[in-house]
Amino acid sequence: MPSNLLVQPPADGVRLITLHRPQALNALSTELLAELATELDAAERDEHTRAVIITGSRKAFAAGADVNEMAERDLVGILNDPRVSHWQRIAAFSKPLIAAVNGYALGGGCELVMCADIVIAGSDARFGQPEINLGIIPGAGGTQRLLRAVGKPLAMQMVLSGEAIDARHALQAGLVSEVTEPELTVERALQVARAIAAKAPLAVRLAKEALLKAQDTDLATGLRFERHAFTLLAGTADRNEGIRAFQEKRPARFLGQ
Ligand code: DAK
Repeated sequence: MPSNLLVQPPADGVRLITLHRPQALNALSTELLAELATELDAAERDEHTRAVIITGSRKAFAAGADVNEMAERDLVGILNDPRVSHWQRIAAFSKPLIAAVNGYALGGGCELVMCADIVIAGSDARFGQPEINLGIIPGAGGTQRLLRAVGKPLAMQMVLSGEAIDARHALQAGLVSEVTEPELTVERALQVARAIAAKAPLAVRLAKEALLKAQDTDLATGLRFERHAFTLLAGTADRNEGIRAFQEKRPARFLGQ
């Protein structure tokens, strides 16, 4: 049983994971990251899980890496840092991942948000990369993913000054997909997740992969991937079901085949 997470069993295809280290504003200790990576691995294997939501508390999604733990690591410890592989496993999750964010999403917390595919933010959310205040730089994608998400000037401002931005600014900059009232953040994420969970799983998976290609490759490679994925889906039973359901004016029943 994880001790830093609350995990709800999948309902309607959606698994809800709540970061739960209230005494440290959900700071991402090595143990918490290991538990999160393990939960996502389990969700990856579970055919009943079609989408995952990660959330935190009203005060903090996550206030970054655990600074006290960082204080204990020397150079050798950093070179052999187990957190690197935890982060890689989290970032490699292939099913839809939604972050429902209230309060602080700082440092590793903001980087965790950027590992998600969809970000629903409460209007009280704050996003920042304050590592520079500690004499370091982001270590889990905060320079690379942030620049791709919000562009160079704002990424530079956030990473070099350590200043956080609010939810409205994050929405305008493209860091989040939607802003809600803080008390509705998880509910809205659940709505979106359930909608995704009801779609054809193979199409959802390939859609995610194709969209990520747009970030990671040149246009020609991305278009080639899209064409191949599109063709592949033409051979699925779910495509036939989707089209038949449309013609018969009834909801589709997708089986992931
Ligand atoms: N680590 C440990 N404890 C933390 C924490 C953190 N990041 N953030 C907050 N806490 C603890 C506080 O120490 C305090 O504990 P007590 O004193 O009550 O025992 C408790 O949570 C409540 O926090 P505050 O009293 O500070 O609450 P406030 O409302 O006054 O302030 C705050 C909230 C979020 C503005 C403030 O707590 C704060 O500035 N927190 C630290 C933010 C920060 O610097 N985060 C770390 C950035 S560095 C890597 C990958 C990623 C990373 C590193 C390596 N690899 C793959 C190798 C990431 C690095 C980072 O994230």
